[in-house]
Amino acid sequence: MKTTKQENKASPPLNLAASVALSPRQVALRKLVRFVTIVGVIIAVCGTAVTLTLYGDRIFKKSRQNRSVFGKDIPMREPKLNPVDAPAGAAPEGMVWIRGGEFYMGTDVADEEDVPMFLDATDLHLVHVDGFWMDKHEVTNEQFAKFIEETKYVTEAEKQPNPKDFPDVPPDELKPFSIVYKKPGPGKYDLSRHEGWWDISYGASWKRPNGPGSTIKGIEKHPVVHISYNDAIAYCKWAKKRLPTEAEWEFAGRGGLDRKKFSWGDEINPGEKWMANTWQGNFPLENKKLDGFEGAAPVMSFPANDYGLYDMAGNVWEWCADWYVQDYYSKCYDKDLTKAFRNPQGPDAGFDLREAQAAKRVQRGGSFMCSPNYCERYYIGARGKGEVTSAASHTGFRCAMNAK
Ligand SMILES: [Ca+2]
Ligand SMILES: [Ca+2]
Repeated sequence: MKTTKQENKASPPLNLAASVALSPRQVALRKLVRFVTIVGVIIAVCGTAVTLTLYGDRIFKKSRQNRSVFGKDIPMREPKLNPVDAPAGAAPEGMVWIRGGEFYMGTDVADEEDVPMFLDATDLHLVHVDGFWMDKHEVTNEQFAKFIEETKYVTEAEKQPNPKDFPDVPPDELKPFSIVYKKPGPGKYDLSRHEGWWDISYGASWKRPNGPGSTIKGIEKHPVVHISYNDAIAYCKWAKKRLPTEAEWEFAGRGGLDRKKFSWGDEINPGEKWMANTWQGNFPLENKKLDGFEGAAPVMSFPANDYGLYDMAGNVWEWCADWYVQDYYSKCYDKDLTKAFRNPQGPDAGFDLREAQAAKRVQRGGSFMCSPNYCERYYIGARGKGEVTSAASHTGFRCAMNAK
């Protein structure tokens, strides 16, 4: 037995032998390594959980079929388009039949920081519009000249300004004017203040688009500009047409594409082809003219969308019938979010938080002055606005018409 005990002492279990073999310093080091490992695992697990909670949507990209609409996470369904068939009879000259149907209106496109680019155009919401006729291109100088010739209408840019609208200007200094882009000097502008690149041009109007001395001769096929909302309404009445509602305009502009960034898809210039007349370069200092045009282009210079409509993005801004209210999209819909809102007509009055004194109507599509570093409202879901009597060298319109 004694021998056995000695043998047992001489042959201890391996792990015990290892333990016995370690010095106190080595044991302490092993414990430290084990502690650090356990703490590291706990931190990694907790960190992953927190990261997924906070940024899961960005990491895995939220499903297009399940979006937040007015704070509710609801399933999105495929929009339903009306039959393509146009009403019987010949199409009105220069117009195309827009089939109508359901579509997701607005845009929730976000920047690199995941901040919505166009707050007044969020959230996406389901809208239905009935079929209607739409001008295939913006109203041109040639078309507007015919209206003026027949009606002798005087546009607002050609009228003496109302002193009530300009209380700070001496009445004898008030003269007809419009505003024209003028390149500012470096450092002479602030992107948050548009006065920096607009010049008050006395005498600028639809027939003198760049101010005194300019003419529409030779640019008859360019879109007419310096058009106020009231001017556009006057033309529409003469032409027995009307302005499109904002919903009609966006439905037409999307050309049947569902939830795309642009009227042609999701790429700004697919295959390096420019699809709209916008501004390339550092606005407002440098216009690289990569799309071939510095200012407005002749209508139909760029490809039509799938509904056969030209320049829905860019070239000139286009007036819509609706009053502008920044948060209209979040207030105008039935609480049953599975139903499409039918033929929205806009709010009852305009209100812009930034200029509470100015009643504004909606404009859409952006213009040749929209660039990636400023504006970007050539995105098909983006919105613009303008005071109803104001005009500028980048603002025009096109008309719509009901089915007869
Ligand atoms: Ca351009
Ligand atoms: Ca346009």
